[in-house]
Amino acid sequence: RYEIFEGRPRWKKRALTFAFLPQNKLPDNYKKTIARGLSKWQAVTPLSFRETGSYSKADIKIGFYSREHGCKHTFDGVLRELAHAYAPPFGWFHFDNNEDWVVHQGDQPGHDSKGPTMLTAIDLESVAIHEIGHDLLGLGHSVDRNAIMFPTLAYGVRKTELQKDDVDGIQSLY
Ligand code: TQI
Ligand code: ZN
Repeated sequence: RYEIFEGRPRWKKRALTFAFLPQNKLPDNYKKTIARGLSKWQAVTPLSFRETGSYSKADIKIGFYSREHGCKHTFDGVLRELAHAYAPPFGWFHFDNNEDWVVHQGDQPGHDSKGPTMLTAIDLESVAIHEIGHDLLGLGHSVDRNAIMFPTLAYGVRKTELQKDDVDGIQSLY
């Protein structure tokens, strides 16, 4: 069963924009993977997400950072903290630059320099979808093992389809 946060923080408008931190110079497949995560939530809510070229004006600001980066939460190198985000109206969406992010393109395994058995490999799309569900949209953790919002993800595993529990949760908010 899903949870929502106290005070029900959520977006009051439906058409949201997102942008990637220009200094990161992220490869296209990273951007596409994160955008695909947003579109999975868009498919089941009245919300829409559109990329904008103006980073400063975007509702959702996506960046990769290492260690201390001016946030309340610090990144800690490989594993543990992978990503975090801040509720509306902030919309900061940060990934830990020190993870071995695995990026898939379509159903094809994409960049994975250290091979699939690497125990620190973390699937970017799975983490993006989970984290968007949290602070960016307003869902807490779910006790439903299959849910995207269940609080564990096995290393190297992909979990990229919203489950009924996730959809029920987000539809109770939007
Ligand atoms: N980040 C934790 C998490 O997402 C911490 C967190 C952020 C959190 N917002 C929250 C916890 C709101 C409770 C409520 O759970 S993490 C996973 C996991 C993380 C963890 O970096 O540890 C995923 C990020 F555990 F599910 F695998 C993504 Cl998928
Ligand atoms: Zn979580």
